[in-house]
This record gives sequence, structure tokens and C-alpha cells, in this order.
Amino acid sequence: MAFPMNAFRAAMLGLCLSSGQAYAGGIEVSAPWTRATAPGASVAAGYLVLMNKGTEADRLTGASTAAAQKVEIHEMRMDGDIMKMRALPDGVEIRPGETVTLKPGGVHLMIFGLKQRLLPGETVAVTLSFAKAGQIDVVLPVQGVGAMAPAPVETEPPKVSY
Ligand SMILES: [Cu+2]
Repeated sequence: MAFPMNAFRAAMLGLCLSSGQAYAGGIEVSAPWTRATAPGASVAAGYLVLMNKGTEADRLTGASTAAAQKVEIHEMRMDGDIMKMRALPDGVEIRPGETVTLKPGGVHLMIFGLKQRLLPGETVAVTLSFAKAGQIDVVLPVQGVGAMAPAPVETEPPKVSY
């Protein structure tokens, strides 16, 4: 009787993907996004928000995608007055109650060896690996080339009464 459970899982996954949120083992992932790439570019960066709603520290240890050869966890930081990027081989810790935002100019997913150019409106499916929460699948919508933040979540326009 695997079918009903799979159907349920698929429905749940659909719900999670459509809201841009995913949750497992105390870790909630939200606001995932990436940026369109120029022709011939083989690298891209991925951004998202990690919230630890559990009671134990966890760690984002890695990520992978079928859309590219590999994904690393990177950090940008100032070295004197030069912005430098380095890999974080141990990943990023998320303490209980803490929110870690992967964003331009900070920690990010570095996607190497893209198999196709990323175009606005497309999506990239990425599997995140956590030390305790295990694997969480997220879908990164592709924003425009100059984007610095995820697209705003579509909400109902405010109701106006006259
Ligand atoms: Cu990087």
C-alpha cells in the first residue's frame, strides 16, 4: 500500500515547493533564489534563509543539484579592503532559534559547472544536506541578472472599502 502515502508525500511536497518553503528535522528553509547567468558562464550562487526551530544546533554541510557538477558552501568577506570569497568546508552552523541568511556579500551556495544557462523565471532544484536534519529539497527560482534579493512573495492586495 505504498501508493496513498506517496500521493500524500507528493501533495505535501507540491505545497512546500509552491510556497518556497521546506522543513525537516527542526530546520525550515525559506526564500530560496538564484540569479540568471550570462551566456557561457558556468557558475552561479544560491541564496536562502535557514531557520532552526529545533532544540539542537544543526549544520548545513553541503548541497547538490542535477543542474550542475557541484555545489559548495562559500563565504564572502572583507580582507582589508578587498572582498574575498572562500569555501567553508565545514559548512555553516545554525544554533537553536537562530536564523542564518545566505545572501549576496555573505554566505552563499556556489554552484559550479552549470549544465545550462539559468534564465529568469526558471528554477533550479537543490538538495541541501544537514548534519542532523538530513536532506532537504528546495527549488530556487531564477531572478534577473542584477537581482540582490528574492522576488517578493505574492500576496493579496490590501482590501479597500469605500
Ligand atoms: Cu562563492
